[in-house]
Amino acid sequence: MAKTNKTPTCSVLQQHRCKFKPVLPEILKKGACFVKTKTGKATQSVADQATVKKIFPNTYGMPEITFVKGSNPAIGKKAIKMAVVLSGGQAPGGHNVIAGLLDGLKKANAKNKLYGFLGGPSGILEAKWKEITPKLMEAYRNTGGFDLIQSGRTKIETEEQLAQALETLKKNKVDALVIVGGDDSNTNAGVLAEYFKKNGSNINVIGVPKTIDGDLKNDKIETSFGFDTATKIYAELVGNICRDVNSAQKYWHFVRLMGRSASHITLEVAHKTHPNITLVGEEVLAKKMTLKQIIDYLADIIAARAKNGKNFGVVLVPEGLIEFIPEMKALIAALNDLLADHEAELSKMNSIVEKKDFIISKLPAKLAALMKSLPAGIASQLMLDRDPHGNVQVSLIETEKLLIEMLRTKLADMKKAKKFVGKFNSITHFFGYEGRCGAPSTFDANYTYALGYNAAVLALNGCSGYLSSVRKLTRKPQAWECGGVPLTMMMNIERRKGKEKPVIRKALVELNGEPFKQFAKKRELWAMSESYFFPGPIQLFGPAEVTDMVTCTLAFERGSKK
Ligand code: FBP
Repeated sequence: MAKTNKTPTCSVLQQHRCKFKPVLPEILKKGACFVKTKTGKATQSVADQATVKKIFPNTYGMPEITFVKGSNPAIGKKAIKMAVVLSGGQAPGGHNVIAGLLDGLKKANAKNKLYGFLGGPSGILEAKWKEITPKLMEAYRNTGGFDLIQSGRTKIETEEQLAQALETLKKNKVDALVIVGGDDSNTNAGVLAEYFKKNGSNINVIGVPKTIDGDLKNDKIETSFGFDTATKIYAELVGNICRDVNSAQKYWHFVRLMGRSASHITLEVAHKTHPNITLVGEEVLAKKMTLKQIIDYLADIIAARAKNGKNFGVVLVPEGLIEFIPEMKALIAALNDLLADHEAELSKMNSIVEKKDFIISKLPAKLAALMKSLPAGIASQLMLDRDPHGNVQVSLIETEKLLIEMLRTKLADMKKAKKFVGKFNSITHFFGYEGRCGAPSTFDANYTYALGYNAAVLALNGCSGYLSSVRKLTRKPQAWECGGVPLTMMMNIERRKGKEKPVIRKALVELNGEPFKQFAKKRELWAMSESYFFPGPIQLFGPAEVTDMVTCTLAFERGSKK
């Protein structure tokens, strides 16, 4: 190897990956000056139409937008100032969204400028930002992470915060704001778009669908970015565990996988690796399963494998499982309301035991009994602070440990009754943060760049209150279709922090959808055999069959996989 005195500033892989040029959809290639907007029919929210319309009088019912070829020279005549903010959890490809925005803006007019608010939405309130110049962008192209401008979970919600946001943007002569986030952050984008219009401002707000959880999707948004890369990373790790399990043949590995609410990540990883048991939260809810029934289901498979001399296996547990178990869901909903209603009293209490006793005293008898029956650690974890959007921080609840603790008791009872003949040695894992900042797969690198570029074109066309939409994703990127979907179209009313709020509806795993149906066909075989698949690491170089592979979820949903 040739010697050099220069200290490299990044890894060799990064140096090569920086040179990767994302493939743009054909329609965007020549830039915004060669794109025309085609508007569809007026839209409706997915539910609660009258209420959503009342809350969003200025942005409700806007048409869908599709980009078609055409000449639009006016776009290049006026120089604009755009700002971008990354909101919520990290997802691979965030930097390429920014690169797409920057390139889309500069292609239309070299004088257009892009600024990044620092640390998430709080950066808007505190007016903390930096200019994203082409030079600064270079080192971040095709990299994972959000470190160029960081992220945060602050919600811009109160009248004062909304006014503050508008003031910051006006004062700094910002023409358009792009919010890169999940369902909650994009709901916030919709709220800002409405507020700006209501107050006579022309600042356009565009959202970009981000979340590794894969639950911000619908007919027009085929997937959120980051899901592809994160599930590939988790699948590599789970595949490695499957191989270890089959080599050592002495442990049951319980792997909890991120995905705050929906079980898409777990289901996708199951398709990629074929573990022995996969719990799907949405099925648990549909079957109204109790915690006890889940334990019985797991114990039966463990005992059946033990009968065949197999005291080992792999179990996938979705992070959000706990909220799908009806009795736990009821408990969490009651806790959410009580924690919000008694915030002031609770803040004066010092110990978690004191807080727990206080809350238990306020719960209805059945839920109080359930709370008391839970292992102390889990009960305390359920009481942790909610995030600014009112969500339980499920990534901090060790559901896999709860299952193992209950299984030990169950299997000991079965042993006494001679219904379990084996051993049960378990190991736990939680894979979440490991996947959120990985180098984006080729799919995510292309998709995020296109989403960013497309968002710039939407804003340059004066659209506001839209989510950047790039679709037909199982085709080659050149053939992807581009446009915008009104944010209000995806909303319904849900209970948050004890109040009814308009929010973008989360896409949960559909039990009559192809990804679940295909899994259900195979799970019995996977339970009793060692049909493990080993997907290996993400390939950034090599045959297109491996580098450009889309998720099984997307392929099943969009019909390119049987
Ligand atoms: P987003 O919905 O903001 O994309 O975040 C998703 C997620 O990664 C969840 O899977 C996880 O439960 C949560 O973030 C963890 O949040 P935090 O980063 O605040 O610990």
